[in-house]
This record gives sequence, structure tokens and C-alpha cells, in this order.
Amino acid sequence: MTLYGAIPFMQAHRKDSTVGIFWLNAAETWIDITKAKEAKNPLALGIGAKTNTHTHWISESGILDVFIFLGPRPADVLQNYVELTGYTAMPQEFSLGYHQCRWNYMSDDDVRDVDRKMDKFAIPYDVIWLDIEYTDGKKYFTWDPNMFSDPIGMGKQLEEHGRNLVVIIDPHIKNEEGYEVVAELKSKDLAVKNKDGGVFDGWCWPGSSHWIDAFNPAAAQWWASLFKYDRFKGTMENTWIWNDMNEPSVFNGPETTMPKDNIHHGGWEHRDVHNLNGYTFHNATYQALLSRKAGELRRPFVLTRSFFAGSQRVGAMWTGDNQASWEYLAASIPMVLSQGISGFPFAGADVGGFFGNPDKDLQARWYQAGAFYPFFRGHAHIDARRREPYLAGEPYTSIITAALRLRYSLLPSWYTAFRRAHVDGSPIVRPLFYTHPGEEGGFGIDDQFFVGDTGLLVKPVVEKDKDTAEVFIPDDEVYYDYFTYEVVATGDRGKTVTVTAPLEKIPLLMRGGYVFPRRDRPRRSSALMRWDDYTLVVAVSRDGKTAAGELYADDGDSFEFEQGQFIHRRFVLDVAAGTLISTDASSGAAAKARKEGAWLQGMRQVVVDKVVLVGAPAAWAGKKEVTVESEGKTWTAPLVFTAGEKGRAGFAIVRKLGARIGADWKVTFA
Ligand code: NBV
Repeated sequence: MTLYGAIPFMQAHRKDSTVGIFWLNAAETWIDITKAKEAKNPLALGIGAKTNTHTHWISESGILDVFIFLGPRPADVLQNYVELTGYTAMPQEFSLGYHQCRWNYMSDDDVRDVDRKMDKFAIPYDVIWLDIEYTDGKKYFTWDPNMFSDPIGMGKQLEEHGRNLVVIIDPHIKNEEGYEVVAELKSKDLAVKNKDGGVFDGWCWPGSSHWIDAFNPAAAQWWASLFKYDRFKGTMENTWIWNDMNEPSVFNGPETTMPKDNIHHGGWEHRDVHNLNGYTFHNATYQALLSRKAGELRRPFVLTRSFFAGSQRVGAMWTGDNQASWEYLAASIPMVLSQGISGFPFAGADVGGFFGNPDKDLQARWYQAGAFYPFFRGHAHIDARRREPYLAGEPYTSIITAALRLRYSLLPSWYTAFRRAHVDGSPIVRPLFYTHPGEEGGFGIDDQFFVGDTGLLVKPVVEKDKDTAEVFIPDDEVYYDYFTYEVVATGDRGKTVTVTAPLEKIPLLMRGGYVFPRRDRPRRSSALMRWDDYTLVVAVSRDGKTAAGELYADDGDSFEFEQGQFIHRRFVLDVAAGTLISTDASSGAAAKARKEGAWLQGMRQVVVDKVVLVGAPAAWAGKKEVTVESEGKTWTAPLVFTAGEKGRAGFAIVRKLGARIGADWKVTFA
């Protein structure tokens, strides 16, 4: 079906074998997938027949290149595909926090008020969003003079707590006398043309509009000029952009898009490049944010609705206009997982549902699921009731706040997963066929997933009145409940276990054998967590011997990581040796050439404060301290051991560990 975006990449998987096909064609494309039983001998009456899957690809027009990827693993197929189409951009770190959106916050006072209330209720968030109503009559790059008379004052209040603002900019430019942007678009001849060579005129939010032709390099260059701080007045360093309607959406066009015989730069008919259009606009906005001010080198944040293969290089996407219903909550998970295995993992769905009003159980469950979308934004239609988390009332506000805090505490793990996606294309959230390509029982499962390389396994509750979750266990490792340390599975490959999940609980398991980083101090925004100490959670493997994991961190904002301005650690627990060690995992020329800049200097103060070892060996009972060795010094840190009981694993907590996160260190438990 025609949708907002297209990634014409398909994978076929069976036990231990994956192949991929990438149909590089930018026209509107359909794929029929049929499964049929077929026997070699038509007279065999179905005896010995095998089920075959046929795919039939239909593109309207255009040029075609076909790429075939041979696995054998899904990871191999994906790595090759991403090497071809591009890696996920390293995101602004704040963009992994929570985004508060609605159509619309009505005024700059409204924004300030929501911001204050989030603080009052101690609800963390990083970004507040403005939809189309902030503009003066849907003229982008302007502000409604009455309702948004003080955008800079608003931006500054947000800045005080390290928060950001995203404003929407759509590709349709209002055709109105005296509107400078449309005058330039026309005089510079940068708009999409109709079939007769005139400027295409269509109907969208502003009424009669023209569309920037971002296929034209000159148009992209002009577009960049519009975002300069002194041109787009009212924006500042913490303003970022949302691109909507870039399919493009044209209200009076065929199938609500552009006539296929419209003409783009270079003489291309719209029909030939329809599926690529959204990407060109998104890319132009990304490039524009790179050049807002001379000398400012910061990673842009641009959310797009329309996308194509390769869009991962320039931003994030969301799944568009969903509904406030349990069915849409459920559907969001396979949609987000599909993005992950298609090279564009920075994805999320509107939390709470766009159309309609979620009941409070649905809203709470949606926040719990959204806390595990790579892109985490609450959004609502203009006709929907207000639903900022503090309005939900108890127990809902606390349940939602807990989900948000969980997201924030795990930000170091999310960021590490983004780094992986950036270097090798690994999905950020991963379905079971991807993580366990040999475990057939997991192939059809698209409602539970792992987060990066953390071993965290999530199964969001997506049904009303459900207070358990059935989790499929894909291997024989031990799985601990994230919150209680209960051993939920061990040696249970291929089985489904039931996890209790009352409304306040997210079914979340830790797979044995992994170490993952957290920051446990609750804060109001990710920026305020910048210099916070770390917690390492160590989930000991089923054989009681090991666990390993990684942390990647950088300044979360600039491109200095490309010059080695980052920390990349590998943590390994060796129970026989009685040690947990941290070593440098950075590689590549940039890491070698690293010069310590301001961020790395700041990180000198940041330590590993706490280590939680789940499944700690019983032999450690009675231990009261550990020895820490780092940077030529040796000291001790207190350890508290709690024996396992009633199905709960034993665990040990080391506090005030005090070793620098960026340094090599060794903790000895013996
Ligand atoms: O700009 C208004 C909406 C926006 O809130 C939504 O997220 C987009 O997907 N936009 C679509 C325009 C049309 C909504 C019916």
C-alpha cells in the first residue's frame, strides 16, 4: 500500500540462512508476496510439495538496479545493505530522551507552562514540539505574532534546563503576496513544475501552495539560507526541525500526492522519483542545519515522515498518523522492528496515538512501550484532549513517570546501541530471527525484542486488562526479571514463560552473560545527566562464569567523536578469576590520534559509582568489600551480598567504586 516512506529491501530467512534483495527504484512500487505449495512433479498430487514464497515487484517507471545480498546471517545481509545505503547518523544525545509534542501548543506561554509543570511533577523530558499552528498563517519560517510573540524568551526558558524545541517546517510554500519565501522560490525558479513547465500550484494547509524542488542542488542551497539564525528569527541553538507532508502530501492531487507528470530538476517526471522525494527534502533540511552559523559544527536533528533507503544518514522517522487504540499500539512494534532491520533504526510511533483519546491504561502501556522505541515522542491530534503525563492523575502519572525514568536511566545503553548502528548498521531494537537466526520458534515473533547488545529483552503489553506477558525464550541462557532479579528462565530454549505484568510493570528481562551501563540519578533532562556517574549492571551467565558488555559515550552534540573525542569501554566479568575489568574498546585511526578536548577533560571527573551483579556466585556471601585497581592506585569499595531465595537470583551491589569511566580498571572480588 502507498504509505509515507519506502525502503525497497526484502529479506528471506530460514534456519541459518538469510538472503536479501534491494530493488533500487525510486518510483511508486508495490510488492505482492504469495506463498504456495508446489511439487516438482505436477502429477504428484501435492505429495512431496514444498511451500515456496514468490515475490512480484511492480514499479511504475524509472531506472532499476537490483542488489542481492547473501547472508548467511541476517546481520551479514544488513551490514552489506547498510554499507551500500549508508549508516545511521550519530544522533544528538538529547534526541534519545523523551519528546513532548501535540498539535498544537497554542502559544509561547503554553509551552512555558508545560515546561514548568513537567518540572513540578519531576517528569523528565528533553524536547517540546511545535506543530503548524505556531506559524503566521501556515507560512513557514514565520511565527504567529499574537500567540508566539516571544519565541526567544520561550527558547531561553527551555535552555535553562538543557531542553530543546522542535518546530515543524513542511515543503509546501504558501502562495501569498508579500511572503518573502514564496517570492524567492518563484524568482529563483526553484519550485516543482507542472507538466506544462509552469510552477506547480496545489492545495495544502496554507491553501494555494508551491513545492520546493529539493532535487535541485540550487534549491537545497537556497533552503539552507532560510535556516540561518538571523534569517529564521526566533530560532536559537536549541531549535531543531520536523519535516512533515514530504511524500509529498497534496490535498487536491491524485492519491493526495503530486500529479505524476509534474517535472523535477533535470527533467525527471515526478512518477520516476516519487518515492525519493521525501528524502531529498529531509536531506536538504539536514544540510541546512549544518550551516546555520559559520563555525557551528553540531549534529542536526530532523524528524521526517517520508523516507527512502538511505534516509538513516540524515535523521529520524516516525510512523505517522496512528490511532489511540490497542491495535495501533500493538502494530507499532513490528513497524519499529522493521525499520531496524531495514537500515533505518531511529524510529518510533506517536505515543498515546495521534487520532482519538487513549484511555488511561492505554496511555500508560503506550509510554511503557514507547520507552523502548529508539525515537520516543508523545503526540496528539489537534482535536484530541490534552494528555501531558502530569494530567493523567494517579496512579497513571507515576506509572508514566517510572517508564520515562527507566528510559533515562538506560540512556547510556541506548546511546551505545546507536553507536553500533552508526558503525555497522546493527538494529537498535532487534527481533528474534535477527538475534537468534537458528531458533525457528522465534521467526514469527514480532512483539518482543532485544535492545542493542545489552541482553535486555522486552515484551511490551499491548492488550487491554492484560497483567501477564508470555515471553518466548530463544536460547538456554538464564533470564532474570529486570526489576526483581527473579530467574524467569534458565535452560528453556524454545519455551514460552509467563511474566507477571500488572499495569505498573514492563515485562523486561536481562539475559545472562551481559553487562550494560546506566545512569541512575533521576534528572529533568538528558543534558543535566551529562556529568553523572555510571552504574554497571552485570547479569552473570547461566554457567556462573562470565558476563561482558560495552559503553560508548561522547559529547552527544558535535562531530568531535570523528577525531577520537569519545570513550569506548569493554567490561568483562571473569568469575573464576574473581575480576571485573574495564579495557579500552576504541579502535580506528581517530581513536589513536585522539587529543583530549573539553568533553574528555570533563569526563575525567566521571566515575563508575555502582556495580550491580545479578546472579552473583553464592561463594561471595560474606564478602564485605572489593579491591579496585586503576591508574596505579589500589583501594577498596563496599560490597553488599544478598543471597538468592524463592526463585530470585543472588545479587551483589558494589557502591562508591570510584574508578574513572574513561580509565582502565580492575575490580577483584576474591
Ligand atoms: O501538522 C499536522 C499533522 C501532524 O500533527 C501529524 O503528526 C502529521 O503526521 N500533520 C500530519 C498534518 C495532517 C494531519 C491530519
